[in-house]
Amino acid sequence: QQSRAQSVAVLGAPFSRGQKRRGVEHGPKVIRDAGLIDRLSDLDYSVHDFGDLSFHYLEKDEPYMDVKFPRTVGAANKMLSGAVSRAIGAGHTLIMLGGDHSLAIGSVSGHAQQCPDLCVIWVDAHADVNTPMTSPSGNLHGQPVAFMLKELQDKMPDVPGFSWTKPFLSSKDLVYIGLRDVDPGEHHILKNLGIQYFTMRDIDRLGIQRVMEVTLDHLLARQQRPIHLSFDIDAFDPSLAPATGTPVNGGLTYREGIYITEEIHNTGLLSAMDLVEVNPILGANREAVEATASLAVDVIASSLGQTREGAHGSISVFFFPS
Ligand code: B3U
Ligand code: MN
Ligand code: MN
Repeated sequence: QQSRAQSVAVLGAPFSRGQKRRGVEHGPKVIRDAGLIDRLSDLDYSVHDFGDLSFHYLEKDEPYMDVKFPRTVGAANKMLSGAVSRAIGAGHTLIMLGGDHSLAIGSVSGHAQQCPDLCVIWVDAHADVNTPMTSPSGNLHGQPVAFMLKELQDKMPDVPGFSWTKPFLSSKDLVYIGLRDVDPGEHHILKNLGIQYFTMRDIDRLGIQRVMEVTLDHLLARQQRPIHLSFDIDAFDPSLAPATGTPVNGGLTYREGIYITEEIHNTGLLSAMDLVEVNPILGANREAVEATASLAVDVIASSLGQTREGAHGSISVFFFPS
């Protein structure tokens, strides 16, 4: 594919208050240590590493209803949203390294500020569309999509810390891939809003090729527009991505995951992506952590055009002089 954005921005978001387990704030470091920047440079991008944001963890942040750390998560996402918006406004393709998945609120909203017509592909074992009322855990990493969807506006209370953001995404502009752990309230929302989703069972039935065909047709058939890919590493099978907070058996194979990102790259429309929920503290040993981080790098590189068939630039001239 020649329609390659020439510049990529990498932005680390070391944040973990969207859930209860320590360690996911070290995600950006282990993904960088697994060689991300060199891999992107090898793909001929000019890579702008914006480093890590520094978030403030409020000392006093009482739960709202059952929602944990609402002001801390809200403020972190507000800061992230501004940073993402500026990077995309400057012409970069943005890579956000989490951190937990609550960060998608800031990442997707910042992207939407620059690209109001964007669509979202959410690759995850979970639907992350609980509202504060339906959430079984109170963790905001299980709720980011509910903050985005216009159709849920009247189901959302005013969570402290989130007055800066308004819903901006239509349910028809979102597709899920990889679901296998969906709460009752979430299932009701998916069905009620008619959201397009592919569970692991759907992938078993249809095959990943057909799933991607329908996904891209659903989002892009009427108009070409920017894609936001929000990739939760727990979409993969725990045997491949053990270092994550809420692993669920029966996930994506390596080849299914990479096929998803290859197809997204081939649209030429990827504008921003999140890679979240890599938690190095939860790996059983160093190998488990390195395998998970290296998988994250493969997902990002493949989203940006690394191919399995190989590629050649001007070197063809060497063999076939014109
Ligand atoms: N759906 C559950 C569990 C969960 C969501 N996202 C993750 N886990 N990673 C919840 O807490 O909302
Ligand atoms: Mn998630
Ligand atoms: Mn998940």
